[in-house]
Amino acid sequence: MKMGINTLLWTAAFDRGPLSLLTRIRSWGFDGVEIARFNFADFPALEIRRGLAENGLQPIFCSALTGQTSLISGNAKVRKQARDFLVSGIECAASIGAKVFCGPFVSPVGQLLGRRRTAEEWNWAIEGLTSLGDALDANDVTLAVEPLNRFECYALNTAEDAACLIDAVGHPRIGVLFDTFHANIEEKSIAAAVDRLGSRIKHVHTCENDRGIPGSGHVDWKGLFAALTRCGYDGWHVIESFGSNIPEIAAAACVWRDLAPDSELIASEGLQFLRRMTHRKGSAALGI
Ligand code: LER
Ligand code: MN
Repeated sequence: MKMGINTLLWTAAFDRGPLSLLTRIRSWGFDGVEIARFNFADFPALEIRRGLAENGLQPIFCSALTGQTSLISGNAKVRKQARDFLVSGIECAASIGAKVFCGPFVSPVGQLLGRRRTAEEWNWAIEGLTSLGDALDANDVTLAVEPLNRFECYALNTAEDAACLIDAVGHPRIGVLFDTFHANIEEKSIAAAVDRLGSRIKHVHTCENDRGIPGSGHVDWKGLFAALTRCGYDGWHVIESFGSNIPEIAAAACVWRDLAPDSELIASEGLQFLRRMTHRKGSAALGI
């Protein structure tokens, strides 16, 4: 079981500064780090790559559409900007050796238009994602597109819609990032949502319902892991939470309080919980 931690717990733009963090992350027992960036200028790929290798950590790369950058904007120039941004993200992922590039890639985080998405926007989502196929092939990267809850995104909220979108795109390197925080809000059953997505799941964010320490809340962890086993998922389980003292991340993710007594416990204790859950083998151990 490959376990990772997202760098948004510490910083909005991972680069040279927090490389010393990697040693601590390794000492807790993580296998990988999900490097998060929202702009790709001056991306210190070589240093990051070296830091990860020195600490025996594997990379995943994460970003998001932000501001007005939307793959489904009514303005063709903006749609192109979003596609260009995602191609740069794919190249950055490859430059640090990441095989997965993940995040909310249909409309910008926090953009709510006071209405549901239109059929035209849905088609632009299919067109935009399809256009990334060549860059994904050329860079040997898989794109994991994340449905977000209704308070962060108006265009893609559910596993059902994500399954339809991925099928319409029909590219083997384009699938879904399943985040238990969002699914806990939007799905009737986390296990049923995973069953519906099946092999379309390319990446998982294992987050507690309040983005606090995994295991301390009410996410249906047994249901999640049983369903991931049923669908043969063998990818990453990444804890994603947000440092409440990083203003731009706190604002984007609506974090207005500390999510744990010490935010690093979300990583260290969360990992211990996830290891306990996933080291148990078979359905009997999962209590189902
Ligand atoms: C990103 O992975 C995510 O889950 C969003 O909630 C970020 O705002
Ligand atoms: Mn997520």
